[in-house]
Amino acid sequence: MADELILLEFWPSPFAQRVKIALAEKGIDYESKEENLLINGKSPLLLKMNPVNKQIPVLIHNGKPICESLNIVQYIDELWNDQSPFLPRDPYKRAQARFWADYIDKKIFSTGRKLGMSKGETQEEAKKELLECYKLLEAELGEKTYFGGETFGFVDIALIPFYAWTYIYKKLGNLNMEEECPQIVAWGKRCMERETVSNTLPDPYKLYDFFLELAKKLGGQ
Ligand code: GS8
Repeated sequence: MADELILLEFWPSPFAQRVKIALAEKGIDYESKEENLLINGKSPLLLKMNPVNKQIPVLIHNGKPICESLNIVQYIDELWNDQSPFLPRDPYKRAQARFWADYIDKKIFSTGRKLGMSKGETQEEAKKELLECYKLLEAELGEKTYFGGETFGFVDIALIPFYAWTYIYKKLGNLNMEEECPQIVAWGKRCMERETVSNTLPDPYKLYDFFLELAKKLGGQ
């Protein structure tokens, strides 16, 4: 019997985009169920499948849920273990890849959101912090094609959704990534040459509009 795969997602979510890219990279078909968190709230299915965090993305594999985007990406990598794994086989390189993916997880979303949604001194602080993070990532990338070397891998999947935020950083936070982190931008463009990425990432202008809508909603609370 074929595997049944359902992805609970929401189009602007960088976390859901990681899972979609991972599935596309492995060539796996799945059914997408869009949770419109902004308008409809959370479905009973989401609450049942992720009762702990109540967040998307959730991958439901033959009825069993897997939660947390990086955990899901690793699950996909372990299950559909082909000739080009996302995580390197060498234990030290694996540990390093997990370290950077965790760093991205802890820093990039929250600081980017703060940059786009705050003003004045708080915004300046967020800009400084975000830039420091990207500079560190840029140093880690160095001259490599991808974070793991020649193959698109775990750290690339963790970070690439935020490439679609470049316009938000510029418009709302006055942070020009092309000028400040040209190697990260060049890496983003390289990743966008992969259909798995370009077919998944949202249009930056649409994402920007969504971000404004979200900021308005949160500001009004
Ligand atoms: C984060 C998921 C998340 O923030 C992961 O999967 O990596 N660490 C998790 N999901 C958001 C949508 S994207 O901003 C979400 O589901 N929010 C609803 C909520 O928190 O109530």
